Amino acid sequence: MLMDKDEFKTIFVNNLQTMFGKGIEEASINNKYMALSRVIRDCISKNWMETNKQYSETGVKQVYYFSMEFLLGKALDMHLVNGGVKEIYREALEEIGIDLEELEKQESDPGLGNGGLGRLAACFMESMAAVGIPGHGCGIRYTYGLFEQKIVDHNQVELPDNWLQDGYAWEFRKADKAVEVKFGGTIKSNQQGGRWVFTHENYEAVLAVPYDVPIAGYHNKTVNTLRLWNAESLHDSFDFASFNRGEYLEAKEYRSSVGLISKILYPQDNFYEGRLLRLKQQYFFVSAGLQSIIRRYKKKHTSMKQLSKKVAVHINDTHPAIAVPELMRLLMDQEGLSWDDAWKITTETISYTNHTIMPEALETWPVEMFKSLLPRMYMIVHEINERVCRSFWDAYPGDWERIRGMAVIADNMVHMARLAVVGSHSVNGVAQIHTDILKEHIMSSFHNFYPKKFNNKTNGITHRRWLLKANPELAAIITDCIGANWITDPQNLDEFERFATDKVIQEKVQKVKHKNKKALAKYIKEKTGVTVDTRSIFDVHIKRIHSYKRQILNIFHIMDLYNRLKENPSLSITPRTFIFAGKAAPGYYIAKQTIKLISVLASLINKDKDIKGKLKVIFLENYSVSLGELLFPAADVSEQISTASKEASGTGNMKFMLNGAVTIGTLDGANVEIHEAVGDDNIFIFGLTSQQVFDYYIHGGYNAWQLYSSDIRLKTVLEQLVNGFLPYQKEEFRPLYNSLLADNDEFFVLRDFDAYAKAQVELDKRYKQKNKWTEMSIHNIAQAGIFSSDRTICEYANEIWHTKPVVITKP
Ligand code: CGF
Repeated sequence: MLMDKDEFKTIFVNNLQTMFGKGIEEASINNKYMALSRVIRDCISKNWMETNKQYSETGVKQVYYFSMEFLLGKALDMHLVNGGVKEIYREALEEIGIDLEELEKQESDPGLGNGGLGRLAACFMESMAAVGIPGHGCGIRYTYGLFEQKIVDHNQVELPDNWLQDGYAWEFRKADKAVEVKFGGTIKSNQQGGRWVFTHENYEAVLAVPYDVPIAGYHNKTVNTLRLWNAESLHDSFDFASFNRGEYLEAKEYRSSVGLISKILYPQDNFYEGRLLRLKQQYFFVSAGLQSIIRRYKKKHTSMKQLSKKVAVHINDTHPAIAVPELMRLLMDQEGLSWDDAWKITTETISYTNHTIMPEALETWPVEMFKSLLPRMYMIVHEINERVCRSFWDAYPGDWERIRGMAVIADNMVHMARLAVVGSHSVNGVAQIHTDILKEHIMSSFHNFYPKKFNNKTNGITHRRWLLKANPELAAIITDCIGANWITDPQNLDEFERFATDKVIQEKVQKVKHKNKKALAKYIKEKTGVTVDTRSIFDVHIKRIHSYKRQILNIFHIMDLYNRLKENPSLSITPRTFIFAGKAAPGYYIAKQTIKLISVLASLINKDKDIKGKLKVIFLENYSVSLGELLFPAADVSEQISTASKEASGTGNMKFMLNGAVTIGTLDGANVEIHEAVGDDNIFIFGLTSQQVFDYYIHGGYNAWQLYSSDIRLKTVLEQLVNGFLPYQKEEFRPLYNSLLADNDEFFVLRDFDAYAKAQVELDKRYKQKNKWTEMSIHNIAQAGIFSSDRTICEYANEIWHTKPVVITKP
């Protein structure tokens, strides 16, 4: 990065002239943002070229992280922080009358992901570059990211997220590196010189064009690559031949169907919808990615047999599981390897992460659909299935039921998770409890057959984005106390523990929290018109809206508090601001109802003078990475209240603790490890354990009606959903009511209500002791180091990918 202020100014002004033909006075804010991005891009580019050169010269093993989602967040500020130039550039810009923050607002937030899974991929990219692991991403350059959420008349409305509208400053189109991906058609096979040759005929070809995004490390020279593939027509932009033949309309149709592949991100999280276009997207980016990896590998190597020594391909959930047959195809059909050699290389190269046990998220494709879209893939999957079933049979002779539950093709469906397990050398869960559930329940047969494949890699988050960048003043306090080592070695954060009872530091931490709360309160006022009390507890529940995440449990507690305050306005509670944000999948009715309920409730409570401002409820629209950067630093309480066993890990829980919020949560996902890290005194744990949940599911015995009849608080709030208490149509929330009573409350909201309410009372009591609370808060910050994605990524590198960090030296 340029460290000299004057040099920076000269280049910046020069960029304005060469890019837009304008001087500072005439240039728009967006022009200035683009010119600043160009300064940074140019600096990064030098290191980027050097990184690639050194990777190639040293022949170090490369990791490719395949993911359908990369939820990146804004890049400009992160580059300034990572490059250590933020203050210099801020001052330099100020001297020429430009406000850096205004420029930062120009950047759009690329929403190329739904939630945890996509954000995890982005954190991993950042950590790999920071730690120096030669790791690259491979995904899709969606024209439209996750929809923009608006709340209109209490309803979620989805608007297209046209994030590329003004161009994306950080991408580099590499047209010369495009590859072809083939769909449909037929496969002809014939024997040539003693081996089978497969030819693909009458297929539809699509051009996959990569757009590379540089991912720079922190204070180092590593710049890795995130390669996002764009689908384009193979035809010229205007096909004269077809125009002359009168077929131009057809060609136009072809182009639009091709364009569709990378047009939209499917807006579902933890839910699978078997759409043909989705399968097309999966094969499109996987085939393109693998082709480009092999092309690069072949520049340096003549034999494919060393592939797994030089390349690791990681698949983020089952979405890229088609990598297994596609790598087999490339190795056999293109490189001429035998089945056995290709299988050995494929399984040694590929590793897989499972992110959920929710049955509705498990991908399976109807055989007919799979076969007609991807005929060669089907042939290979069929053969894989035959072979693995034979080995299962040898291990479990006669146990048809078990083998049916492990077969890659069963009941006329292709099972992608099973394909991923058999075709990889490592299968990991994302938190200890999740991995245990995989091993003991969901994938127990596979675990029994391949015990060594299964391992745990607890998720992590990048503390540089979520603390250093999002909460710079807290970061500065920490650095003053323990030095700056924690930025590169996050485990060192535990040295901050010593300051937990230090009154001076406590006061500083409190001041920063209050300042962050004020900033959030200002945003809330601007967006919703509601004034919130910054001395109240900021209780924050932000994540996708999903029944298993139990926003409803939180809402019932709020309704009960409200009822009690109405009965007794002088009830002694610490004023609370309940803040929600999150998107519901457009077709997920109950989730959309949940948003509506929060919004309706907010309008009722926020204007009720009787309760003397003791409660406020806020729903913030359009939750995104950027909004998260405002919310996490301002939170006092982190709501992590999913039904135990359902949340594989969660990563928001880690962002909250890193910013000093205290968790109220169930023993689910990574909450279990957070609890272990901070100890009983610094977290509020309540509710059923995952074992108890499993027991209910297996042995029955849960009766929601009984709880409804025996707990007056529950009876009241449930009736309030349907008796006209809420200022909306009486029947509006009937489906929600029915899901909890008629359908016997699948996620045990009523069962956990009492325990949750008690934990909230305890929390309220503790918050009243200001210094005690801050002490808890500091414990949380100090123990957050193990939840850094630097730790996670090093575990992947050592135990799965078998690759090492590389120090990129000066050119
Ligand atoms: O992956 C999730 C998230 N919803 O994206 N799952 N998927 N699929 C899990 O539900 C989270 O618990 C997990 O933290 C995240 C990343 O592993």
